[in-house]
Formats: sequence, C-alpha cells, structure tokens
Amino acid sequence: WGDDGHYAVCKIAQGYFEEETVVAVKKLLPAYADGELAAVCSWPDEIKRLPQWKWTAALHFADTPDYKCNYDYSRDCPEDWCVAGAIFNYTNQLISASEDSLSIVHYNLTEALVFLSHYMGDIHQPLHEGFLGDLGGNKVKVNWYNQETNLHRVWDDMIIETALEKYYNSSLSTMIQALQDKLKYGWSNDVWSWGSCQVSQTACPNPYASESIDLACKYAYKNATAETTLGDYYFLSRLPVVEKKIAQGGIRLAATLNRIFSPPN
Ligand code: DCM
Ligand code: DCM
Ligand code: DCM
Ligand code: ZN
Ligand code: ZN
Repeated sequence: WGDDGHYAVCKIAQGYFEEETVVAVKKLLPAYADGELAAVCSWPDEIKRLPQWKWTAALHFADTPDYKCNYDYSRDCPEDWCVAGAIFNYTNQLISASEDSLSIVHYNLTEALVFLSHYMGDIHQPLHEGFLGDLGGNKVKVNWYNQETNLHRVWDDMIIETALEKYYNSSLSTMIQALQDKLKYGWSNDVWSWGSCQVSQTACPNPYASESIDLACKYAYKNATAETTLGDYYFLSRLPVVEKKIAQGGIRLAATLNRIFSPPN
C-alpha cells in the first residue's frame, strides 16, 4: 500500500488493542508519533532506498510464480526473505523481548514494531503476492481513467485515492471511520476468525499471503492486461476488495500484537 493504506491499517489496528498492548505500543513508539502507531507505519517505505536500509526492500512482498495463483512459503520466501518471513521474524523479536525483560535486548524493538506493522499491511495488498515476471504488477502499464500508471500502483494508491475523492470528500479519516463502522456492523461476525491463528502460533502470515494471490488473480490481474484503460467498472468492482483487505490487515495486526503483548494466562 501507499501512505493512505498503511495509515488506515494501523489506525484500525489501534482501535482493537487490548489494554497491555496499548501500554506496550506506547512505550515503543518514538516521541514524534505522539502515541499514534499510524503515524509511523509508512516509515519502512521512506527508508527502503537508502543504502543502509536496502536490505529491507525485498521484505515488502513475496512474488509468486506466473499464473500459478498460489503461494508456498518454502518456494516463494527463500531463506525467509519475504514479507511473510519478515512478519515471523519481527514477531519473534518482540516476543523474545516481552517474555524475558531481564534478557539482554538484542533488537531495536521500536523498529521491530514499525516493520511488523508495515509488513502486516503490505501482505494484505493482493499484488504484493503478485507474479514474479511482472514484479507484482509493476511492469503492467495501464491507464487509470486518463492517467498513465501501472497495475501495482492502482492497487497501492489509485483505488484508495479515487474512493477518497468520490465518496469521502478527500478525507482519509472519514474513509477510516466508514471501515470502522463496517467492522462493527457489517463484518462483526468475521472479525474473530480474521484475527485467529492456528493454536500456539503468534503470527500466521502464510494464509494471508495465500488469500492475497488468490485475490490478485480473481480481481487485480483480471481484465487488466497491459495497455488496458481501467475506469468505473474496475474501480467499483475492486474497491470492496481493497476495503476488506485494509480492514483485515488492521484486525490481524491488532490480533498479532495482542498475542505478543497481552497473552492470555
Ligand atoms: N523458527 C524461527 N526462524 C526460522 C524457522 C523457525 O524462528 N527461520 C521458529 C519459530 C517457529 C518455530 O521455529 O514458530 C517452528 O517453525 P516451523 O513453524 O518450522 O514449523
Ligand atoms: N518459519 C520461519 N520463521 C519463523 C516461523 C516459521 O521461517 N519464525 C517458517 C518455517 C515454517 C514455515 O515458516 O516451517 C511455516 O510456518 P508455520 O508452519 O509456523 O506457519
Ligand atoms: N513490489 C512488489 N514486488 C516486486 C517489486 C516491488 O510487490 N517484485 C512492490 C513494492 C512497492 C511497489 O511494488 O510497494 C513498488 O516497488 P519499488 O518501490 O521497489 O519500486
Ligand atoms: Zn506496493
Ligand atoms: Zn511497503
């Protein structure tokens, strides 16, 4: 996602934190965040091209084989070097630190929190599990209404931007409020299952990646080959997918952080 998508995922997550999670996240956030996780959730995109952070660039996605429309951790996340591996890794860093406050902390836990929050958003962008051959849609040149862009950017930014202009008076907080209402009144029966993992798992990114490539094939790539002009039909049929993935990303980020910081016992 672009900035708006990441902001929305983290803002939604923050509304579902349990008490101990609120406290732990507050402690880890840098002062300039002013208590808002959402304020720092785009940071991994801002730094990924700097020489000292180049190693993080591949952790934003997990490309999958062309036209297979499935995802396999051992195949698509070699040496854990992909968005799902990054989610496992940063979850483990936060767990090991919160389990044993006396152990020497080997990690920068503020960074771990910010990376985990960002990558949990990205794994829910269907084209972040898109095809290797087109770099998750980056090489698919399309027109969004009368603007030249690529399919990946349509899903990172354009669908959200168009929705903001058309329906929300260009107000991101109004759009987020609408998603929060949907979570409360429309998707309320699904929220629990979205957030749950297999027993004893703290993070479970693999099913999220599988869902994403399935949606990429059924919605993102569908009728969007190179040089296509995408307009109202594509926008109206794909916006509900984008909204649901943003909401799911938020719920699953909150559920993961709650399992890390507010374990039941
Ligand atoms: N594990 C890990 N780093 C890896 C592989 C595994 O920290 N690269 C840890 C965390 C997993 C546990 O091992 O929860 C079991 O991994 P797997 O699910 O093999 O079954
Ligand atoms: N895995 C990993 N690092 C972890 C946890 C898991 O590399 N910390 C890898 C090895 C697991 C695979 O992911 O076998 C699938 O994980 P799971 O079965 O836990 O979903
Ligand atoms: N991306 C992707 N798969 C790739 C390469 C990039 O999903 N193989 C994503 C990461 C960014 C966007 O596409 O969200 C643009 O990539 P970059 O910023 O690296 O140009
Ligand atoms: Zn992207
Ligand atoms: Zn990213």
